[in-house]
Amino acid sequence: MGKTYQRLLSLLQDRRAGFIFLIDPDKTSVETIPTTIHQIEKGGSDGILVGGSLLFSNRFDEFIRIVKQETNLPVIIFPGSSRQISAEADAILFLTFISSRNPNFLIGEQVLAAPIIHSLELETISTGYMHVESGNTTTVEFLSGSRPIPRDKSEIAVAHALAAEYLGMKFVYLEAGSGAKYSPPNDMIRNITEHVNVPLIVGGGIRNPQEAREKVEAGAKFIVIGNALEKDFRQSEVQLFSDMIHGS
Ligand code: 1GP
Repeated sequence: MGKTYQRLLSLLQDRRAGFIFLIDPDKTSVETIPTTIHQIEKGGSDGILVGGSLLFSNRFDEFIRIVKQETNLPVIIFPGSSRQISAEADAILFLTFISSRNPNFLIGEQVLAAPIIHSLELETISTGYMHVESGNTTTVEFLSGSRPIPRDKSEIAVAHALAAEYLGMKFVYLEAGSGAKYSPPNDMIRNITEHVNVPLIVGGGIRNPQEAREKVEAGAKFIVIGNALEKDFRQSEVQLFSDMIHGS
């Protein structure tokens, strides 16, 4: 079992859920990484995801190296494509876009990425990624040409999550998309976690600590926060998210 995967699972032994911060290389300058990362770590985050559906930055490797220099938290790539790979990270979420029907995101990008990951000896964490309708067209929806799961069709989400589990994936990621108008519905999270044993990661459009807590109470095991903290970067705010997610 991979070291980073093991570390993520062991987090769940002493808290009800993990709090993951998503840092987007296009929205954070290399110069501000140290301050951002220190506040995130002091505020109680459990890990850092790096990546984005669309990346303008050509300093991905350097960006991750600097993030790693500043923290002992696990730094994990959340790739938008096979071009987002770096040996500097602790691991990469090896995503399959299970709710898409676009073969490029179901197997094409993975085949392009696999030999590079192999040569870098980067840890992979197999993750079934599914996208729920969120009130606006998100970047991931537009770029992948994938129809999101309707918000009132929990059973469709459950069927996808079960398929991910039976395919042997280690996590399921229920995504509304970065900056989504509405975060993934609580009843959908509840329905998935009642049927599926693999830990559920939930992210996209979660705007405040109370909303994060509701996702955890519905059964989410990891909460991903990006935009909400990028816009309001006080350590006290990070701490509030942390308290609500961890359950203190
Ligand atoms: C996006 O789930 C993440 O892939 C986080 O979304 O930036 O809206 O918090 P936000």
